[in-house]
Parts: sequence; structure tokens; C-alpha cells
Amino acid sequence: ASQLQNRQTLTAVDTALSQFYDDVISGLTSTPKHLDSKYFYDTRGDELFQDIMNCEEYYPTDCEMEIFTEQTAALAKAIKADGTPFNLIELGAGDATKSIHLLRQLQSSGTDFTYLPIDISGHVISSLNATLPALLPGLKIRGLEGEYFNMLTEAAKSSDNRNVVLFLGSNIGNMPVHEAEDFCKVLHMHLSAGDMALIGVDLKKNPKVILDAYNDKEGFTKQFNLNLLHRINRELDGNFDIDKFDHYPIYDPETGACKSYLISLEDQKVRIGGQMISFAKDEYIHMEVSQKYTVEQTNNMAAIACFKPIAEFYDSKKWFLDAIWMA
Ligand code: AVI
Repeated sequence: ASQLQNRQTLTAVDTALSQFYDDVISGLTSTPKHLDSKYFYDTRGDELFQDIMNCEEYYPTDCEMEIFTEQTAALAKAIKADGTPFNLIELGAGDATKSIHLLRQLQSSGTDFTYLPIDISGHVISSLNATLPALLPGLKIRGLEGEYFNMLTEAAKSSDNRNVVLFLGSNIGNMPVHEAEDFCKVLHMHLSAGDMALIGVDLKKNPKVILDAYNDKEGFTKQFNLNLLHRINRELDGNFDIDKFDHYPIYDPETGACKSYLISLEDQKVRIGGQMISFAKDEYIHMEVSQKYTVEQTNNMAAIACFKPIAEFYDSKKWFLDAIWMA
């Protein structure tokens, strides 16, 4: 049985690697060139993202943490609704540093709920399964490793309880607006009347504050972007010369899109596996979008996906919004 399991694990790793290769080659042979920021998060990428979250300029984490620590009771009350038992499903749970406050509050008010963190990383899920019950004795937890919507179907199947889905951290911002709308529509299709979603959204604000957050003085964001080239070298047998690329972040207050690019500093050829890719001097690779919204745009997105916004929680600066939507 364990041999079979090993083989299955190996096949899953192979499939993930060949998907990574296909996505990289298709992105770098497109015009304009692009890479998918979901690949930022290998072990080193996770560390760099921690550094970003701890750096002075990156405000979204602090803002949302303020909401989860200062308004915990109100958040809990809103999602408890009529008091019937529910599944609390978190998409991309990470280390649950924000949601843990909500979990503790729900427990201390004697609420009947099961916590179902979903993450693509098996490491994240096994560590949550191991650490949370010790921190929150009596917590009903069932971690699910896999793609968001596959696991959401799985989670919803596990009981007839209503579902409350957490999608925090402005993760929705890493999709272009149309994709975010489609994502919300698909989310709605996976839910039933009376279910809820709690969505964390980074709001439009002084453009300088936003640009600084994605252009930190210590260069963590730059390294975060360049790390994907390192990852391609390591995992896909590439030969990027990292020093020949520079990081270029921009924020457009009109569209609310904060984008980051890597710029080729000279004409150069890079080999990835068996494929040669040419870069012209000054050519860019689009790496990531971090979309910022107004409250009205967020409400509009809810409406497009057939959700009804029922509550709004802001940090004291009104830089970040945790919105509760009813399906
Ligand atoms: C994970 N995500 C919401 C972060 C963001 O703000 O878009 C990723 C990030 N990229 C650069 N800095 C942080």
C-alpha cells in the first residue's frame, strides 16, 4: 500500500512539474511575455512573502489583522447569523494567523462549527491539522489539500450544515478584474442560499502608499519576483542570469491595478529545459497584478456574482475591507 502511495505521490509531483513547465513556456513565448504569480510560492518564496508581510511598507496584512483582532466579536456575530451549526471553510488558509482569532471567539461563545482549511500545499494542511487542535482544544478541524473548488465541493458534501467561506488577505486582488468576477460567480455556484463568503479586499488609497508597499526599500518584493526565475532554473533546468533582470512595479490609480514586471537589461537568450527563449533589451515580463478596489466596485462584483453584501468591516485607516456576502 505504501508503495502505491509513493507512486501516486510521484505521479502528482510529475503532473505539477509538467504543468509548471507548460505554463512557463507558454507565458514566455507569448507577446507580451508573462509568468503566473501563483508560482511565486516555493519554500524561498514563502519566506520572502513573510519578509514582505513584516516589512514597514506592506500594510494589507496589518490592516486585516487589526480587523480580526479589534472587531472579532462583531465578525463572529455576523457569520453566526441564526446560530445554526456551520462549516467555516478557508480558501488558501496559510498559517491561519488571522482566522485563529475568529476561531477562538467562535469557540468561546459556544458556537457549533467545523473549520475546514483548504490549501494547495500539503505541508500547510498537515501543519494546521497538527498545531490548531493544541492551540484551540476541542476545535473540530478537517484540513483539505487541493484546488479551491474541488475541495469546496468536498467540504460542502461533508454535511448539510450551511457554509461560510473565508477568502482573506486580498488574494482576490491577484486576479485581473474579469477573472475575479468569474471566480466569484463560480464560488456562488458552489454555495446554496443562506451560505456566506467573507472576502478580504485591499482598497484604493493614496497611490504612493500602494506603490511603496510593492516597492519596499529592503528589496523583498524585488527578490520575491526574481525568485521565480531562480525557481525555473532549479526545477525546470533553466539558465536565467538573474542579475540581467530588474524589477519594475507600477500602480495606476485610474484602474486600481498594481502590476509588477521584470525587465530584461540586455538582449539575451535563456534556455529552459529544451527550449530557448529570446529577450530583447528592455523587454518586460508581466509577473503579478494586485488589484485595488473601491467599496462600490466590490459591491458591484458581489452583485455580478449574485451575492448580497450584508456587512462591511474596515480597519481604522479604511485601507482594507472585509466584506460579508450572502449567497
Ligand atoms: C498574496 N497577495 C495578496 C499579495 C499581494 O499583495 O498581492 C502578494 C504580494 N505580492 C507582492 N507583495 C505581496
